[in-house]
Amino acid sequence: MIKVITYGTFDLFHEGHYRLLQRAKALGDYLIVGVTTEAYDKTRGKLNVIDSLVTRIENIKKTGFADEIIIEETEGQKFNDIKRLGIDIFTVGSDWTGCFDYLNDYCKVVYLERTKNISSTMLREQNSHIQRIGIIGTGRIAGRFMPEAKLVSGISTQGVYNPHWDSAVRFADRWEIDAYADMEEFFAAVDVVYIASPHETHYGYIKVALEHGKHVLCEKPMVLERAQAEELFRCAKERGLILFEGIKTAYCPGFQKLLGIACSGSIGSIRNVEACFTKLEAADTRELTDRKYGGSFTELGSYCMLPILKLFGKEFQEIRFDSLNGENGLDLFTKVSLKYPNGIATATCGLGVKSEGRLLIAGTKGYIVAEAPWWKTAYFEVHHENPGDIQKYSEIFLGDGLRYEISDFLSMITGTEKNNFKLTRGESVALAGMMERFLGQAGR
Ligand code: C2G
Repeated sequence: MIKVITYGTFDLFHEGHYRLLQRAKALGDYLIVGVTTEAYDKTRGKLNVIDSLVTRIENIKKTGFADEIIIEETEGQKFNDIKRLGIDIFTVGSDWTGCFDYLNDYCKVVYLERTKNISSTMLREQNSHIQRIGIIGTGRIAGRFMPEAKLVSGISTQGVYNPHWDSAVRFADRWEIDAYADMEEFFAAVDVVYIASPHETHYGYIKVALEHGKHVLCEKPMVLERAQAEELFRCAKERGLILFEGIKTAYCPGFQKLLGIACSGSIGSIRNVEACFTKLEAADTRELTDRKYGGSFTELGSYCMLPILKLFGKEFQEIRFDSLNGENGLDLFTKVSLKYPNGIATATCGLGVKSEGRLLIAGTKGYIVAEAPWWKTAYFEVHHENPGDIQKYSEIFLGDGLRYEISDFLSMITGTEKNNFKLTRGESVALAGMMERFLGQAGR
């Protein structure tokens, strides 16, 4: 008798799950399905699981493919199960290709092709909450988005659009999704859109996506003009759609904790915020060659301005940009100085100058310091006058951290959670205004 095992969360049970179980069963005579517990999903960083363990087990039972169901509770359990249960074949979807090769020493490992398309008919019939997401753009950030999206339940990566067909196909093949060069076909196949194309194309893509009735998650900087941000938010509101700017720091749990402590009074009244993010880039990258929209402020300014806007607000009295430019006129290093009625702030960004990346928040009773990479906030300290009086805080930050914004975006669509306080529309508009001012002053 050939014994097969597979594992999964099987949340919001869909045809991808059904087809996986069907083919897993066909690999042998006896199929064991391991279903993850909420606690295990939490430790492995899977977010937004909706169905209870009982519901998920019931859904698997209903397929009739499972001969036995077990619970997956811990990291490392797969190896023990394989030994204990005398398993011949371990199988899982091809979205995990390579991840379980280490089990080859104990049984055969088979990656079954992931189901690319979750059909809209099936979703309608089941009244399902699964959002089929389409990606616009195929650059580095889009590649980082894919593994993160896999760890957010309730979203299915469906397709990618790029007017350059070769790039679309390459990306689609790598991530086992569909490629589109025709925008109408693309919008017809997806429910929501993630925009990860070059900055200056965001406005046009957001507009057309909203016009097609799609919710939009757009990479930072969302747009580069204040009026554009206002227009797009208005358009989204009129259509009852969510428009969401993806500055990952804003949604990560550690940054939320840091803001909470900064505003709790433990460092008194906040008087100074200094945020610095530098990242050396090769001279031939888009960031340092795109003469109109490249440079350090458009690339990194959203991160550095975020804590300043959060702690001091949008109404500054003075703003000043000082930049050091490279030969092609793009800023290699930019320092923004802001004056508020009761505080001062600086945001420092660099692509061609390296500095100490740090977030420092100074108050009348003490200060908070988060070292680089503070934009992926996992650790920070609270200091007071007595140098020995230090409180240390750590918080989970998993993977590339995009899963937190994806999860919040989904929650806003389904209306189960109101997360818009994490980055408000007004703050996104203010950020677009900063980009506009900076580009205007730089004569671009
Ligand atoms: N799957 C698929 N096609 C999809 C979606 C999922 O073939 N469109 C497969 C996955 O590859 C997995 C199974 O369905 O084999 C269950 O998927 P999930 O519920 O998302 O669980 P997952 O996080 O993949 O669990 O220990 C847990 C396992 O390692 C994987």
